[in-house]
Amino acid sequence: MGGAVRRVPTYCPLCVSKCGATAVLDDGAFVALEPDPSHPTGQAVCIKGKAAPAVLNHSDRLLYPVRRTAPKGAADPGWQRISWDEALDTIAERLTAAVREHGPESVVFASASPSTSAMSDSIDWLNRLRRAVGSPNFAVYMELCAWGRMGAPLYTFGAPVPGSYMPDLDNAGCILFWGYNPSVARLAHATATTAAVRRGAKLVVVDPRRAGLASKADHWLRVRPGTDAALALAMTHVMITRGWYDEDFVRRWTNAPLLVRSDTGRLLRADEVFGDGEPGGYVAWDGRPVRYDPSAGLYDGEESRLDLAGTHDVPTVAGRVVCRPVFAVLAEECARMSPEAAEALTGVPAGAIEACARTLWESRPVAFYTWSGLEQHSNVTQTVRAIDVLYALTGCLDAPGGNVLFSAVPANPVAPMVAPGDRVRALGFSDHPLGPAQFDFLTGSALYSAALDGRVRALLTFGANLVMAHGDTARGREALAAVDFVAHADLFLNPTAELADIVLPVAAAFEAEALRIGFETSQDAQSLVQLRTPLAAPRGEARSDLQIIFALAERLGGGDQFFGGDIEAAFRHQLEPAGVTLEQLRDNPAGVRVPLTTTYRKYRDTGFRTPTRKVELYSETLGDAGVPPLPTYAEPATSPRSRPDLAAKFPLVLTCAKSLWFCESQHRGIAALRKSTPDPQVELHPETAAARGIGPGDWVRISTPTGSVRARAKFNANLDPSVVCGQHGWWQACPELDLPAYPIQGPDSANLNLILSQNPSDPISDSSPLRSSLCEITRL
Ligand SMILES: Nc1nc2c(c(=O)[nH]1)N[C@H]1C(S)=C(S)[C@@H](COP(=O)(O)OP(=O)(O)OC[C@H]3O[C@@H](n4cnc5c(=O)[nH]c(N)nc54)[C@H](O)[C@@H]3O)O[C@H]1N2
Ligand SMILES: Nc1nc2c(c(=O)[nH]1)N[C@H]1C(S)=C(S)[C@@H](COP(=O)(O)OP(=O)(O)OC[C@H]3O[C@@H](n4cnc5c(=O)[nH]c(N)nc54)[C@H](O)[C@@H]3O)O[C@H]1N2
Ligand code: SF4
Ligand SMILES: [Mo]
Repeated sequence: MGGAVRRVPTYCPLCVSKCGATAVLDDGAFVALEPDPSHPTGQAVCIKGKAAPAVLNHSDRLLYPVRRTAPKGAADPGWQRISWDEALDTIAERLTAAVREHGPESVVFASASPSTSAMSDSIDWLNRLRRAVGSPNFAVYMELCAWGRMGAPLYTFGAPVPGSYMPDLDNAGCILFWGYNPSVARLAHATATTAAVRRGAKLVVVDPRRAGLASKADHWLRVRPGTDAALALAMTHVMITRGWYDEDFVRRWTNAPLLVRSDTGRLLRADEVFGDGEPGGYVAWDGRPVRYDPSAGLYDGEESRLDLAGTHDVPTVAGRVVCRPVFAVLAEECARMSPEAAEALTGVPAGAIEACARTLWESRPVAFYTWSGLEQHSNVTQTVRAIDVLYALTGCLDAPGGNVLFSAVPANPVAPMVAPGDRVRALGFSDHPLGPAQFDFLTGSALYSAALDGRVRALLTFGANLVMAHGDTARGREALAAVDFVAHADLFLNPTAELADIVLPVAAAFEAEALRIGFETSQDAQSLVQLRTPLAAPRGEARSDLQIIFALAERLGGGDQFFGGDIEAAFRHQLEPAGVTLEQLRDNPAGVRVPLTTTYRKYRDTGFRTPTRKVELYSETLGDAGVPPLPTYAEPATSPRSRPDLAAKFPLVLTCAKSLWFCESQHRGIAALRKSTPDPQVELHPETAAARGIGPGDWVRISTPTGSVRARAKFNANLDPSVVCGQHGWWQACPELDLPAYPIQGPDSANLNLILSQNPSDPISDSSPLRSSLCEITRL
């Protein structure tokens, strides 16, 4: 450093953590990012955040809009530089033509995940643009990254728990991380958890690997990948039989007392019993049938006396019907999964299951988070249901130290949620009507199918590396090549951009201004509003995602919803209800706090947004769709137990995890990051390696029934010897370190998703089974 050093308060948007930070500028040049402990998410910044200046300055950055001149499939696309006007006009014309000629459902919008890129700055505006165009298709990895946190919990809680109801780590007595490793994935959660453990909170981690905080945990449950539901059901069984559940909450706030008909498996309806033609009510039991009116959330009797057990011969207008309360049916279902039965399936000792259930009960309040370890499985919806029911029994939802919907700074929404209603539905909706498609989210598998049969005519992607992020890479490339027109906006020419007709250069995060209202992880964090100042001019002709989105909106006739292209006016509109002005934010780059108070147990006023207005231990919605209404264990579709035929040749269970050094398929070109992990890795147990003549660091081949890729062996003695863990996202070269690129297909490929499949997927959400498949590892 030579010149004048300036420090600018900011935050890092490169991943979900949004770490509060201080940028260091030397003679005007952005050179470093440091933690800002005064910021609610600023206890630490990770190595990727520290490398942010290197991302900005990388020699492979895209600098100009380009268009393809050679046909798709040609070895060289023949990129030709074009002007922004030509690029934007062409995109607008092609999207408009696709809508006109093939309907709005032929147009797909896609985005890099806001958890792994600065698309978090602009994704809501992209979504608004999608809706202005009328497209029902937003491909943003809902089924791989968010269904378990956001979508599946709707069937239990009617709300995204833990996606929006965040763990109140500052006040938790016990923290449960299930398939989630915040030490890698969300630093702000990791530092808050370490502080909680220091003050005495218990920690439970369920993970096949002893990664991150698992080494500090009171219980680390080494589950076989994809068998998590068995573990949750067994814990629930222990809690019910020991009486370790919040009986008052269960009786008043879940649908535990409602009677289930033994003949049809449906909930008994009030008009079936009382014959008074009043539709919509349910029935509980207190020595006699008691009416429950969900619209008022009220029982026609004393709630505290409602039966949770027993079998009742209920008089109905059509004769007597044998019924049991939901809770009794749940207890019976869970009793089929004793800790011993779960041990045989999951590999977790029965004693550890019992001990863990005791900790959850005795160390309440419990706060939990689940993530990728659960998302990418053929049984994610049932697994999440099982964990949500377990969590409901603790009674900690929206209680201090539990999972709390923290108050948010009032703001005008950018892209309000649309009611399902009568409108064009996302592609794939008819196959998975209860999955992401009902909310306009397009799954990868539905995208590929529709593209291959000519139903997708135009695709606009902001940063998503679709062909590497989804399983079945080969099918993905064919699918994208079959789309008439693809435009891609990115910082780098990733393998998905290579299939585009037009590629737009995007400004890096720290080259663009962005508004953030709330930092999610605590009430304090939620109260902070911050405007991120640009620290450098965009390279070349790069423009920010927001500029591109607003410019396209003008051309697509949606300009009035985009403030005539004026981004500042849009920010002002968002901020209006907050009582914070842009000027205040510009004067205070560290952000402005809006005082907020947390209200707990809001369900006492509103009930839950489910058909019964209660937490649905029993989901008739799922039952009516032909899936079990109670959480049920389903063996992963491709496992040693479900496919012994394949297991003979592919005896190892293959899962995967994120890397500390890279975000998804990014950052392999950054020397400061690549030097820590120069090559793709696969973790395996030393005995597993020894049996195959593999030494640490040896190049190996990972083979699945679909194909094989390369990686280096990394020993991990904490793994079950039958489980191995790979990494996805390897394609980019690092010339500075003389480290190679990897082709995304072919014998030299290291692309894990080339050999992982999108199917068989979860029947509700269409989530791909990327975290439980079968493989063999051999020395190269
Ligand atoms: N450094 C870094 N941070 C990131 C990202 C990144 O790529 N790099 N990506 C961002 C994104 S998009 C996301 S979605 C989040 C994800 O954040 P996480 O969900 O925490 O990410 P992972 O490390 O992939 O998965 C968490 C854990 O699940 C375990 N696991 C694997 N299979 C199973 C299983 O069957 N059951 C259970 N219980 N656990 C299993 C893995 O061993 C791993 O330790 O991170 C975000 N942050
Ligand atoms: N096997 C396996 N597959 C997985 C996963 C896994 O754990 N295992 N994880 C899944 C998950 S959880 C997710 S979220 C997806 C992630 O998939 P993606 O969200 O597609 O993430 P990346 O693969 O990192 O690609 C992101 C692209 O966006 C670009 N980019 C970065 N920042 C910006 C920006 O601010 N604006 C624009 N326009 N572009 C930007 C990057 O240069 C890069 O090309 O992958 C999924 N695939
Ligand atoms: S964890 Fe790292 S990449 Fe993610 S926001 Fe924090 S500093 Fe940035
Ligand atoms: Mo993700």
